[in-house]
Amino acid sequence: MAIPRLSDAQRDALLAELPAWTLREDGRAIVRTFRFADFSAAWAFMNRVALYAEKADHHPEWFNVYNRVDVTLTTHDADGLSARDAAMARAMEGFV
Ligand code: HBI
Repeated sequence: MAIPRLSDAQRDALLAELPAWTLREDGRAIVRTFRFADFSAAWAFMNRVALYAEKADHHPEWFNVYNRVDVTLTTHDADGLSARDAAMARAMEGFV
């Protein structure tokens, strides 16, 4: 499915809106590390994100160890960043 990529201006505006997120070196993804009180809190966050992901049909790449969740957002169907990544990053900010 062809999903439009964000323009450079849209990408820059997103990064300005979400200062905790950074652009991956290749410019095709945004990344953020979340830290929680313990594993249980990290898992609760991941559960909320998982429910969102299924509804949105858009899924994060992530790595969890104990209280840390490293997240990468990119849209495989766009081969880069799309509005779906922006929406998911905003949703994640609402889950912390
Ligand atoms: N998640 N991050 C991400 N990127 C996608 O392109 C994507 C997805 N979840 C489901 C999905 N695409 C579906 O549209 C199918 O392509 C599997």
